[in-house]
Amino acid sequence: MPSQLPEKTIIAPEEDKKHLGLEIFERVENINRRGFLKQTSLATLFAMVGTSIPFYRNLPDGFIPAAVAQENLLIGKNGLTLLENQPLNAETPPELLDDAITPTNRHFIRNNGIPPLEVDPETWMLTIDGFVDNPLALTINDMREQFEVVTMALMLECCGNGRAFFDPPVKGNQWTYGAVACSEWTGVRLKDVLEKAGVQSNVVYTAHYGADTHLSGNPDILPISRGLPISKAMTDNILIAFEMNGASLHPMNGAPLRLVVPGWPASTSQKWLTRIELRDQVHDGALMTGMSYRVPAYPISPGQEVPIEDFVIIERMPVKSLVTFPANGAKTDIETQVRGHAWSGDRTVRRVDISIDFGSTWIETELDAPINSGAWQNWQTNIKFPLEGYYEIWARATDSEGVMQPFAIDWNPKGYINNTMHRVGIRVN
Ligand SMILES: Nc1nc2c(c(=O)[nH]1)N[C@H]1C(S)=C(S)[C@@H](COP(=O)(O)O)O[C@H]1N2
Ligand SMILES: [Mo]
Repeated sequence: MPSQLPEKTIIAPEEDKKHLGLEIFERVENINRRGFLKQTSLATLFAMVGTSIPFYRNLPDGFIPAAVAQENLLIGKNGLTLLENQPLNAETPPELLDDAITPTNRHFIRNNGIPPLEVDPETWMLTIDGFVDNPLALTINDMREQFEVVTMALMLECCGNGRAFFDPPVKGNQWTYGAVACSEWTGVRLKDVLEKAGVQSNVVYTAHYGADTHLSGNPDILPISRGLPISKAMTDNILIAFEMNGASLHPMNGAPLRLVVPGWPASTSQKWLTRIELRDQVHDGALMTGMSYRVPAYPISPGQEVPIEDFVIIERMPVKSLVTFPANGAKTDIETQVRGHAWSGDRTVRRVDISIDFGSTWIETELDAPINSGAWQNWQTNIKFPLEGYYEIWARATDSEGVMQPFAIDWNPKGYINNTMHRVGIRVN
């Protein structure tokens, strides 16, 4: 697929330039061509510092600005914990996910490759091809004109969220709780676009392509290209999104265009989206095969060898909840509100219970309906502790099929879909 990217444009629309440090964008353009390593470190820099660095030329390759490294913060992504620099990966502490709608500056970042630095929302093209009656090539303006534009709160969770808690440990980014978010996305329905293209009867799977490049710098290898069963792709709450929380997408969250597939592994939500291909077989793109985003079809013991053909693609994300108030490690009054969110991919959550006595007894919380299909649900309750001292708040969601979050889950080789209960330790005094 030939690159649709224009030669001399920058990543941020006008209103974002100042916020993100326009000078860095311009310099990145010049330095871009000097090689991928330099490009990566600058891509990371610009997301982190949010302003210009006058002596950037003296900053050795691979150095993280000390202010950032020290505080472990990403500017423009306030309060996120940096897990990895190249590629850039950062998660949100649970207490910063307290809002019903996750602000853009708190939406996690999960990159597998090098984000494109030069994008122009005016000329960005999305191609729909493969087994379709009418292949489409659409700009964002075309999409706005030809399809109904919808705004929905949609939750995304990385399959690797909770990987840090696998024992024995599993390689990969050590996400704890915060590779999850529910922002408000504006775009057109994937279904509407696919219908217009005319899905042929032999189609079984979609394949998604983005404009980011592989860490190796080899343009022939894609960092990630995943897909969906066509039946899933044709559901109502999947968006091709060009706005996030009422503004253009954050460059690290896929600007100017991405898929948002709520409730499924967020790896299916291709960022910097350029192409959707309809296939007559299950997609075999980068990170679709082998053990990627797959788990053994049956419970195994840690370290057990599993034949590769026994791995199955992860589809809907399991039932899970998060305590967003109080924060882990907080001091609270003897009476306090406890609150958070809960979700279960393609289902709703029926109840959320909390325990303050290490699971002996459970208290049912007030649980809101999702704002719309694909949004997480908010829950809250007031607690009066019997005495001063250390407590843990445990939260346990049960979904519409009666499936409940477990205390412990089966170990799997890549550390995916850990939906064990969230525990928050607090001191009451
Ligand atoms: N083009 C592209 N799309 C991508 C990725 C990527 O590396 N490149 N990462 C995927 C993964 S694994 C996740 S969890 C989500 C994360 O979305 P976010 O960074 O906006 O939170 O994007 C998905 N889409
Ligand atoms: Mo992910």
